[in-house]
Order: sequence, then structure tokens, then C-alpha cells
Amino acid sequence: MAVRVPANFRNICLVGNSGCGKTTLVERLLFATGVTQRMGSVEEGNTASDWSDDEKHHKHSLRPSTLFFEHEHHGVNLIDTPGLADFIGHAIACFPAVETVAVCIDAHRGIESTTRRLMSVSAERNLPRVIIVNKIDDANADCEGLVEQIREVFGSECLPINLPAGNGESVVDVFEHEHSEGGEPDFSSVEDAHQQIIEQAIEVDEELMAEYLEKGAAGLSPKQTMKAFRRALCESHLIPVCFVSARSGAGVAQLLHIFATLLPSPLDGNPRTFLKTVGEGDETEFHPGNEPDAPVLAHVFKIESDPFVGKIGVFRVHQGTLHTKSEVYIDDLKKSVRIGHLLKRRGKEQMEVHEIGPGDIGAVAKIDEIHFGATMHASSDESYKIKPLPLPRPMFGLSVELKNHKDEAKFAPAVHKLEAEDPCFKLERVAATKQTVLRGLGELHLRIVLERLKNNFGIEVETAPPKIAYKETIGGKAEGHHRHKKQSGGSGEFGEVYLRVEPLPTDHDDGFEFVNATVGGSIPKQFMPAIEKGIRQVLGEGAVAGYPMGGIKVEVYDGKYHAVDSKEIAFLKAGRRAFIEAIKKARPLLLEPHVMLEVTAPSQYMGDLTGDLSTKRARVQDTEMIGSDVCMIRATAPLGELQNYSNQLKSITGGSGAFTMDYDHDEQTPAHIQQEVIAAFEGHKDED
Ligand SMILES: Nc1nc2c(ncn2[C@@H]2O[C@H](COP(=O)(O)OP(=O)(O)O)[C@@H](O)[C@H]2O)c(=O)[nH]1
Ligand SMILES: [Mg+2]
Repeated sequence: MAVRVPANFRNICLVGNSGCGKTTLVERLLFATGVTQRMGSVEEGNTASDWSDDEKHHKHSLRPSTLFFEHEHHGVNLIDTPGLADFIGHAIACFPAVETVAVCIDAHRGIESTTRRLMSVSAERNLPRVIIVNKIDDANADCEGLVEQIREVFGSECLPINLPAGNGESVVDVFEHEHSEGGEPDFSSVEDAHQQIIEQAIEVDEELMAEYLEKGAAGLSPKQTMKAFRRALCESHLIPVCFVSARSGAGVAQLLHIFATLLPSPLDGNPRTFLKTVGEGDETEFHPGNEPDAPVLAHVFKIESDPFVGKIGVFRVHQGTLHTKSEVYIDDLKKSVRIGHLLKRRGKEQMEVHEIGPGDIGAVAKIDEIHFGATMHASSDESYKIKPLPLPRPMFGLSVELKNHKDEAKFAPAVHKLEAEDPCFKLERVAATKQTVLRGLGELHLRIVLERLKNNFGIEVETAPPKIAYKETIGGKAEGHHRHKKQSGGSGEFGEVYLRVEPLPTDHDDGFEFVNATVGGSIPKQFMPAIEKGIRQVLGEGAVAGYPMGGIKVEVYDGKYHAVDSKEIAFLKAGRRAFIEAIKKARPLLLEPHVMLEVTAPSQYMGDLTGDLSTKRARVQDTEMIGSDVCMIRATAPLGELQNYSNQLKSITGGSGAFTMDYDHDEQTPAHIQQEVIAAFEGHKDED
């Protein structure tokens, strides 16, 4: 059994396009390390990672699974992630928990759209990367061509650390090649590949480089080259490429050896930045260090709801140790909670443990306060949260209505449970359109959410494309005035407000600014909050089209009050009316969300796809070939034009296209659409 110290841990996130064989590779690794006696298969629905009912049904990983195994006295926490574009957020959400991202590529299909995305997101997050080329047994695999393509697309720092031999029947090591067995590789020579990867690794160490130039490769000890290798990996100066077949097992021993001996441990991986939310200072970098007794700090990167155990929070310990009897503080909560059950997980299997030490990954059950992104820490005097890293924003929407109104009370709690498990899914109640909208990353994503609502909670809904969530703003400056005066029997209401409005810069944080610019007490200070409240009501309801407003600065510069009749309600009403008047004169504008759309499809459809996009007010940013016959189109387009895009893409490409979208910016709606929306709102008001 491995000694449980940080130096012996390897935390690895396995990512890659759906279908490249990650889940099968995990089966192979569990089998090779003796954890299982038989390999499961995705087709039969008996793998360790894809254990939930919907994963078995769809034959795809739909959420990450953490799997623990041991090899060469090291403990490996491997996270198998979904590769479907709609579920990519789940994979990215696991990045803060690991030292290394292993990007898997199908030897036959080559680089695919999510491969690129995951390579660049892990680089942005400063995570060392390893590329695993799987399916080298495939008769159509072109490993030599793929290495060239990888180096062209991801840089010359991508270098083979081993090579396929015997047409993918075995794998020859080229890094420590004196230890390697097996014949000649299918391409390149062991000597050339060895020299290339050694030279790339030692470039990060000037002294070692000098030694190498003087004595040659034979003059360097394996310890020296391994140290340089690990540093080059952490600095992204080297991205090793290795070859396996999850199906035949070729290259699996070599892969395990790389995991254990070459990948960074929590001690020598790149540190994580946390932000202080309570206490002195702002940003702190955490290395787990070697001190098991340091104050504990753990970050929850995944939430699951287990039918038997209840809510499970999967976390990574960044400092100290979590014990079953620990009292911890969650986020900024002042009351501590007691850790009851600590678990190590292997898919659905779980083992109870007494503690999870620095650098390790574990899970905790039955703590209500836990949520995605929560931190658990030792004291209420100091609190941190991990520096937030952008996840794809859920833009694809479906408006839903309950089929059975009896489900009303169940609906919100059920959706909240699903929201807690999925960082890229949310429920939106759009006041402007009176719609309940589920938002996710794509059609498949929401289809699976609806299946869960039905199967796990017994809730069925009717769906429709949502109405567009416009925003109101203004294009110019204007002034507004209102005098509110009401005399009814005894006391009256009096308040008079003069104000100006002007647009705020689009990058303004809150999208609203309220300034009291009155002089000489024309309106006593105590009425300002009432005026602001009146204005904020309009911000929520909209002034011209019934949509929420933003990007507006308001300056109240004059007014009048009455010693007896002035009261808050009078100023609230006056502020409201003056504001509406000013907005109507300040060139009101409707904004609509635009998204960045990324479409991949066989290149023969390129012309049809760009042609179709041009009818959707889209602007093509660039087009690119991925490999020899897949094209990628990036375009910005109004979200409202894409409500039915998954069906349209399916019919254009015969089901072979895929797309992702992410929020890009808000943009002014064309004048004729704006007029229609405003007219519809006016008409609606009359009906009311
Ligand atoms: N020929 C071949 N097929 C494989 C290999 N690994 C996985 N597959 C198949 O590829 C398909 C997708 O595998 P899966 O593990 O679900 O991929 P994932 O989506 O990346 O998790 C399945 O049909 C597997 O049987 C391999 O090494 N060689
Ligand atoms: Mg999978």
C-alpha cells in the first residue's frame, strides 16, 4: 500500500472529445492495477465511471467520476470526465482539483473540437498537460500523421515520450529508453525521439543544458533528467505525447509508469490561488506542503446526490488534513459543521476513511451547507474562496411549463438539486416575459436535465423556445421632471424631482449609478433613498418595452419639498415618473444577447453552414480546418436567432455537426425589431 504523503499522490483529470475512449481507458487502468478482475465496457453499461442510470442508458459519461487506485507505491486520483461539448463545464470544473490534465485523442479521428477547447482552457489555468493517443490498435490509426498534426496545432513542445511499434501492438519508451523493451517503433527512431524530448526538457535548466552540451546525454543522471522533465511539464515547456490502446492494453504499463514517476505530485505542481473573503490580505497561493497538521483548507469541486447517501461533496484538500471528527467552517458561515463520513470514491463504490490529507481528493456526505465551489476551512477568522475561473455560461434556453400543476411545489426544490450538481445549468424566471426558463449549454444538456426531472422527481414539463430576454438601455442624455401632488382630505402628498440620465460605459460593473447632485437642500437627504427606490422599480420593470434596464447613470439635481406633505411615497412616485420621462427622451434602446457560436462539421458542409448563418444575423469570425476533413466555424450571432439551431444543424449536416455557444456581448437590436417589441408592449398594456 502506498504511503499517504503528498509526494506520493497524483491527481489527474482525464479529458477529451466524447468517444476517444477515456472511460474504457479507466477500466483498463483499474484492471491493470489489480483493482478489478474484469474490464467493464461502455456498450454493456458496466464500467466503473459510467455507473448512473442515465449514463448507462445514453452510453456516455455525463458527469465526472473520481477513481482511486495505487501503482508503484503511488496513489492516483483519476477523474474521468464527460467529453460531449454540452457537458464540458463538468470537466473544466474539476481542474482546480488536479495537478495534471491528461488530454485523450482518438488515434483515428485525430484532433476534435473539444480537444482544442480543453487544451486551451487547461493552458489558461496553468495546468501541466499530457496527451494520450488512444486506440492505436485501430487499423485506420495514423499515429505518425497525428503527431505532426498535434505539433502543428498545439506547438512543437508536444513530443512523443513513447512510440507505437508493431502497428500499434506494443509501445516503446523513448524517454528512459535504456529501460525499454520492444522492437523498432512504427515511425521515427528511438534515438531521435529520445534526443528530442531530453533536449526539450533540459532547456528549462541552464546548468543542466551546459552539462549536456559538454558531456552528452550519457553524462546526465536519470534523476536530473526527471527533475528537468517535471519542471518543463509544469512550465508547459513540454507536453509529452504517449500512446495506448485501452482495448488491447498496449502502452498501459508505460502510461502507469509515467503517472507514477514523471507527473507532478501536489508538492511540485503549480500552486492554486485563493482569495481572502474574511481576514487580512487578499490573494494567497496554496501548495499543500508536507504539513498534515496545518489548518485545513479544502475546495468542493463537485456535488452529487446519491439516492442512498444523500448529498455528496467531492473535494480536494489544499492544506492540512480533514478528519472524520473535524469541525470545519464552510465559506463565510460563522457556525462550524462536523465532518461525519469521509469517503474515497471509485465511481459508485465508496470506502469510508478516517482522514484525507494534504493534496488528496475525497468526499464528504450529508452536509447540507456544502455546495459547488464551497471551501471548508479551519477557523471563522479567516476564510477563502478559490479564485473563480470562468466556466462556459449556460445560454441555451428552454421555456418550461408544468404538465401537471400539482407538481408546482416539487418543481423548484427539484431544479435546485439539479442546479447544485451542475455548474452550467440554471433556472431563470424572466419577469419581462413571465416565463420559467431552464438554461444549459445545449439541447442535449437540457434533454438530460428533463429526463432527470421526470425519472428522479416525477415531474414532466412542456417545453418551448423561450422569448428573448432583451434589456433596455439608453443611447443619449436627457432630463426628466415630475411634481407629485395629491390632496386628499387631511394630509397630502408632495414631492418634486428634477433629474438627468446618461448612458454608462458598457463595462460598468453594476450597470446603474445613482447620484445626489442637489444643492442647498432643495430635497432633504432623507428622501433620496425613496427617489432611488422609485427609479429602481422602473429598472426592474422597464420603461418602454417591459424589460429590465441597465447601463444608466441618474443624477437628481433639483426639486422641491413641503414641510408637512412631503413623505417618502411622494418622492418615490415623483422619482419614478421623472425617470420614465427622462428615459423616453434619452433615445431608449433595446439590447439583445449575442453569443459566440462554434460549429464543427465535415468540411463539405462549410458553405451551407455559413450561408445559413448569414440569414441569422451572424458574423463569421473565422473558419478553420481541424484535421483533413472537419471544419470549424466561429461566429457571433444573436441568441434569439439560434433557439432552434440544434435541429437546423442536424438537418444541414445529416446529424454530423456539433456546436457550442457562450455569452459574448449585448448588442443593440435592429430598429425594426425594437419598434415591434415596443409596440407589442404598448398593446399589451392597453389590454391590461
Ligand atoms: N479500437 C478501440 N476502441 C476503443 C478503445 N478504447 C475505447 N474504444 C471504444 O471507443 C468507444 C468510446 O469509448 P468510451 O470509453 O465510452 O469513450 P469516452 O467517451 O472517451 O469515455 C467505445 O465503443 C469503446 O469500446 C481502443 O483502445 N481501441
Ligand atoms: Mg466516458
